[in-house]
Amino acid sequence: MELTTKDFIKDYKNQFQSMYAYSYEEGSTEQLYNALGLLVKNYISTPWKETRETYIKNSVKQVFYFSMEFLPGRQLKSNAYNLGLLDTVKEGLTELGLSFDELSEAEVDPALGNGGLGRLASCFMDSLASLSMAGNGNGIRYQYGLFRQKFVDGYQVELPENWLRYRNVWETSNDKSTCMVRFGGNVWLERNKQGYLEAKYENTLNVLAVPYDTPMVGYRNDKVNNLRLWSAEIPVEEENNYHTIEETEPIKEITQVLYPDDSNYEGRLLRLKQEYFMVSAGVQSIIRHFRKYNVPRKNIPDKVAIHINDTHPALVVPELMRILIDEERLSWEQAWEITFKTCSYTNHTILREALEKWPIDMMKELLPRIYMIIEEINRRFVENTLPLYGERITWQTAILQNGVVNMAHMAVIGSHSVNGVAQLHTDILMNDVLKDFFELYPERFNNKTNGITQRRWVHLANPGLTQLLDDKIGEDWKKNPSELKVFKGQEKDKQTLKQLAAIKLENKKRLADHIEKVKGIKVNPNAIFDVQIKRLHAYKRQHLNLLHILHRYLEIKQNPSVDYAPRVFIFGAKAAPSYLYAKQIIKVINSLAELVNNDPDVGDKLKVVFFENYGVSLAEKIIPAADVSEQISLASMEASGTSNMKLMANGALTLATLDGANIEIRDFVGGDNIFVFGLTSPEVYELKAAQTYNARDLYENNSNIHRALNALKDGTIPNLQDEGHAIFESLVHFNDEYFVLKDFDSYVQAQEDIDSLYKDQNEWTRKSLLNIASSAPFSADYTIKKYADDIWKVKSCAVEHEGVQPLDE
Ligand code: B1N
Repeated sequence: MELTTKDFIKDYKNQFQSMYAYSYEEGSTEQLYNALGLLVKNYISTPWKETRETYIKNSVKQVFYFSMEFLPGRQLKSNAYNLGLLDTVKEGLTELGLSFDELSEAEVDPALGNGGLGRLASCFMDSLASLSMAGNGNGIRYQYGLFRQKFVDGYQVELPENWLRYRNVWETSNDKSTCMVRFGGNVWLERNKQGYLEAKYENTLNVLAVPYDTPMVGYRNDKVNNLRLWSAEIPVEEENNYHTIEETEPIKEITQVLYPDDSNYEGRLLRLKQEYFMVSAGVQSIIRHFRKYNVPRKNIPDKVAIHINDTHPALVVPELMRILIDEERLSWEQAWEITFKTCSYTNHTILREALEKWPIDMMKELLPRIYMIIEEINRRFVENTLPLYGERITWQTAILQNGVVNMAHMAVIGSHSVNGVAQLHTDILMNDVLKDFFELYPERFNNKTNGITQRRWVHLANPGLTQLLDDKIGEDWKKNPSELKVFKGQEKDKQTLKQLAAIKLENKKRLADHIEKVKGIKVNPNAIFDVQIKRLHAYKRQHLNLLHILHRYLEIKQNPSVDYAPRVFIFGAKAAPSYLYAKQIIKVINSLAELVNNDPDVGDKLKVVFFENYGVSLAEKIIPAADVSEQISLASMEASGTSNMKLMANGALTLATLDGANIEIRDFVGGDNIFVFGLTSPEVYELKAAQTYNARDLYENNSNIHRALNALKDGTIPNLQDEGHAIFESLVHFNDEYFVLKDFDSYVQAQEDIDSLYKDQNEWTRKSLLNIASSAPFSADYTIKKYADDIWKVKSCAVEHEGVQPLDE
C-alpha cells in the first residue's frame, strides 16, 4: 500500500494520543509498540475486509487448515513488510526519535505451538495469503502458551507463559460468530413428526466458543486471510448457573494451556476436550459461512477443503458427519460423500508413542453422539473391507481396536488424501506405518515435502544477505524463489564470495554480542558457529552432539595443540516437562558447557552455548549466523525437519544423516556441498530386524567411545547428580535405542571434514553460496502450490502481476 512518511507520522501521533490521551513522547516502550501495532492493524483492516468480501462475491473455494498449534512469531515487522510499509514506518519512527527495532522487541512472541508442526502451520498461512489463495487457519487461543524455559543450575525449569498479560493488538474478538459446543450428557435418537431421526440431548455441558481473528497478510498483494483461534467461555444465558470461580473452572480450563508434548501422545481427558472444542467450533463456523455461498449442500466439497494437521483435529470427520446428518438432515451416504471429499490429512510422525489412541470409554462419555457416529463409520468400513481384503487387513485398519479409537485410522478412512512431509517419510508411511491402508487406498497417498517462508526467514531475518541477492541477481527471487538458482552463476566470483563471507561474519558478530549479553560467554566470531536448534528428543540425538563435544574436549586435554578449527556449539531446545531423559541431556550439556567454557587449556577451540527458551524470535537471531546446521536424527525418525531448510537458505552447510528432508537437501545442493554421515534408513530397518546390535561391544572396543562414555560418570563433568549415569545406562545397558554409538565414528569423521574445509574460506563460502542458491525448492510457496493443486483444488485469486508470481520450478 501507498503511504508517505509524513502521513505515517501524523497517523501515529493521532493513534497514540487517542489510546493514551497524552503525547507519544511520554509513552513507555509497550505503549509505543501497542500504538504502532494497532495503527498497522488499521492499515490492514481494509484489505482484510475486501479480501473476505471478494472470496464470497466470487464464490471462491476456501481451505480451512485445522491445527492444534500455530507459531506465528512476532507479527509487527512481518505485517509491515508484507504490506510494503516497513521502510516508511522505520523512517517515520526515526524522525520521531523512536527506534523500530526497540518497539518491535516489545512484542510478545505467541508460543502457541511446540515446534515444527506449529511453525509449519504458520509458514503455510503466510504462503496461502501471499499466493492469493483463500486459506484460513483454525485453532485454539490458549491462554498460556508453551512454558517459558529457564535454567537453574543447568536444570530446565518451566514457567508459565502468560502471553496475554499485555494486550494482543493483532486479534479481534468476534462476538457475532460464536458457537456452542456440547460435551457429555445423554444422547438418544427420536423419530420426529416429519419422520426424521432426531438426536436429543440432556444434561450436556455447554461451552461457548468465542472466535478471535488475526489477519494473515499476503506479500504485497492486498490480500489478507484469517487465522481464527477459539476461546472457551461460559454461555451468556447460563451465566446465572455459575456462581463461583471453581464452578467456571471446567469450562475455562479447556483453552487454558497448550500441552507441551511434542511427539508424544498423552491420553488426558482435557486434551480430548480441547481437540473436540476446536473441531466443533471450526466445523460449525464453516457450515454457517458456507450458507453465504448459496449453493446446494452436495457442493460443499467444491467450495470448502478442510485440512487435518496431524490426527489432533481428526474428529473433524465425525463432527462434519454429525452436522450434515443431525442438523442439515442429509442421509448417511450423502453426508459421507461430502465429508470424504472435503477432508484431507497430513501425518507428521512415525513415532509409535505419538500416535493418538483414545480409550473408547472416555470418548463415549465425553462425546456420546460423536462416538455413535464413529461406531457407524467403523461398522460400514468393516462391512465393506472384510469381503474384499479379508480378516487381517480389516482388523489391522479398523478405527475401533482393543478398546481404543485409533485416530490415524479415522483420519485416513475419512479423507480423500493422506500425505507425509518428506519423500522418505511418505515412503515409510506407505511401506510400514500405514502399509495396510496403502493396499486399500493407494490413490490417496501422496508426498508433500515441507517448506518455509523465505519472507520471514531470509528477507527479514537476514537483511544483509537479502541486499546481496538483490544486488547480484535482481529482486525477482522475492516473488519467484526459483530465481535463486541464478545465484549459482556467481560461485566462482571472488568479489561475491568475499561479500557473502562478510555478511555472515557481521551476523555472527551480532549473535556473539547477544550471547555475551544473555549468557555472559565471550565467543570468537571467526569460530565455526555450529547450530542444533529443535525440540529435545532422544531420536534427534542431541546427545550424539554432546558426546562429540566431550570427545573434542578430551582430545584437547590430551594434546593441547591438536588442530581443531575454533568452534562454538550452539543449542536451543525445550524438553517436554515430563520427559526425564531429555531433561537429563539438557543438564549434562549445560554442565559440560561450564567445564569447557572455563578451562584455560581450551581457549577459543571450543565453546558451548545453550540458549534458554528457544522459540521463533530466538531462531531469527541464530539462523542467519550459523555456519553448520546439525540435522543428526537417527535415519527414518525425523519426518521432515524444517530448521534444516531455514539454515540452508541462510548459507549454513548441513551436517546430516539421510533422514527426512535432509535427503532432498542433498539431492538439490549436491553431495559435495553437504556433510553426510551415519546409517541410512534401510540400514536402520535392517539392523533393527536383525537384532544383532550390541552397544556394549562398541563401548568396550572403541577407545574414543569408551573414553567419552566414562567421562560421563567419572566426575570429569562438574555438578552432575546421576544425569551422566543415566545417559551411560541408556546407551550401554539399554542397548542404545537410537544407535548413537553406531553412528559415532562417522559423525566424528564428518566433524573433522568440516574443520578441514573451513580452513579454506573461499571453498567454504562457495559451498555456502550453493546452499543458498539451491534452497528455492523448500519455499513454502511451492509446497502450498502443490497442496492447492493436488489436494485442495484451490486456485490463486491474484490478478496478473500481483503477489507471488505464478510459480515455475
Ligand atoms: O512436524 C514437523 C516435521 O518437520 C518434524 O520432523 C516432525 O517431528 C514434527 C504431537 C507433534 N511431528 N509430530 C509432531 C507435535 C505435537 C504433538 O502434540 C506430535 N510434530 C512433528 C512438520 O511437519
